[in-house]
Amino acid sequence: MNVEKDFRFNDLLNSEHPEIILEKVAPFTELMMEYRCALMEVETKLKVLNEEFAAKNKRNPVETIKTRIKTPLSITEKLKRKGVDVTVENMEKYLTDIAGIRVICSFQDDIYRVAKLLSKQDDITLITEKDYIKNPKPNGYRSLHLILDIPIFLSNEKKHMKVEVQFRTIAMDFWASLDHKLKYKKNVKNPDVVAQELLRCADIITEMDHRMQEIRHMIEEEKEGIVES
Ligand code: 0O2
Repeated sequence: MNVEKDFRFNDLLNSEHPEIILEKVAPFTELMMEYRCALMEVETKLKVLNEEFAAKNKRNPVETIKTRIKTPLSITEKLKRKGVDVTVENMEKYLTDIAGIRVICSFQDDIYRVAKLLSKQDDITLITEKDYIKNPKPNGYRSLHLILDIPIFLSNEKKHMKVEVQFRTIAMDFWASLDHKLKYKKNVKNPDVVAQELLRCADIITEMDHRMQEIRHMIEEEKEGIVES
């Protein structure tokens, strides 16, 4: 627990007018609630697609789904990087990844299948697609990123929210997790060698993903009657 941060927060609430502070915080907490609702909507849609696919094809294309709301610190830093004021209005206007969902698929072709089925649903609008699988980042990062617009139904309004969906295979996720951890390691002695090694690992992982997919195709050919729609 960060005692200093807690102390400051309590200090504010114990100040003469805590209601003023809470009033200022209210629009932010409300917006975060709305993003959580949007995540629930997208997660449910993915689970429905997974259930149906599993019933028809006897396997799950989606291994895991992870959701997260960007932390206030990360939101603030990103808005500052974009050179705009840190306001609740600008959070909605300039950020598309406050609500994030990571979908870990078994195989690469599952990624494209599930992404297509999700984004073509009639209450969803695909805003942008960044395909870092077909066009990996120079460091070897692979993932399919979609920014979706999805409505949430509140008591008095229907509100459109943006959600970032990242699709990866298990292998791509394994690589990205390690890469993420290493990014926070300070004083790495030979960063160039580490970067080269990571790139090499990314290539090995890609090769492995392709082979695993081929093995699945070989197995499926032998199983008559299991046909993917
Ligand atoms: P976190 O903690 O995951 O939220 P934009 O969002 O479009 O203004 P940006 O940030 O360049 O611009 O978008 P990009 O590169 O399409 O996607 C950013 C997110 O993808 C990152 O979020 C990571 O989750 C992931 N990502 C992108 N590149 C890498 C990479 O090289 N390694 C790893 N491990 N993940 C990557 P955040 O905001 O950085 O963090």
